[in-house]
Amino acid sequence: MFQNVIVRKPARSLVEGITSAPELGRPDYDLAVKQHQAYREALAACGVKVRVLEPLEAYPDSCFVEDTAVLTRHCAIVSNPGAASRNGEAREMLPTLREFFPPERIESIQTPGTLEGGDVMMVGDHFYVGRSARTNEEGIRQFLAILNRYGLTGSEVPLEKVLHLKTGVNYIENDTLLVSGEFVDKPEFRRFRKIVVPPEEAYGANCIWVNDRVLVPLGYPTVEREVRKAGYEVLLTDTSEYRKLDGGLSCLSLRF
Ligand code: CIR
Repeated sequence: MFQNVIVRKPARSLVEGITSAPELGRPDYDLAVKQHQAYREALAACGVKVRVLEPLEAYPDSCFVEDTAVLTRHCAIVSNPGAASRNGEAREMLPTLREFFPPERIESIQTPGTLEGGDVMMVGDHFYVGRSARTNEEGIRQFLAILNRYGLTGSEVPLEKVLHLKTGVNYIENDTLLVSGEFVDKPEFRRFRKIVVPPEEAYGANCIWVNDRVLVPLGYPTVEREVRKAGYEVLLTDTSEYRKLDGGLSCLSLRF
């Protein structure tokens, strides 16, 4: 169960955020603000305390707080984002992490290692970490060493196409994964019950489990139906403006 989530309101500079899909257009800031508000309400409805941070104009992508840290039952691991324009976001998260974790339980990934939280998927006490354009071999080496010191384990998953690991695979507890594209057949995930997301709904693979409810992005009917069929209560959340920057439901919060 999660007790807390951390989110950061979108900055006006959001419209300058990194995107691999400029053809979708720039996000509408006012709509993004409304969607963020609704996202926070959906989280609160799942019984977690929502810590809301103020926007950081210097960092257009800073509402995607998931990338700044990995929060485990035993420690916080501050990331070292591989995207140059986002690197300083990890440092900005530190004062907030100190509210929740004692100093000796706050670890960090050091240069030349890079790691973004979107590449880390927690399955109980095991953490899958994607090797991507943002998370490198040295970052993964440091990350796994930190986990092991706390009695946790991790393993690397090579990515071929997607931005982050959780762009294409997400764990919704009860041995169940949502998988799309390159993750449908990966041997690493053989043991799981899988909900296969069709290519035209690939963005919808990024759902989040929060205390037995699952937040599903609005507009992905197959995903919504299959998650309901798997026995979950679904909360639909519109993330259209964040999608324009490759951001999904998981990217917008740290859950712990
Ligand atoms: C970026 O490219 O870094 C942002 N525009 C999107 C980050 C998405 N975060 C995530 O998947 N955890």
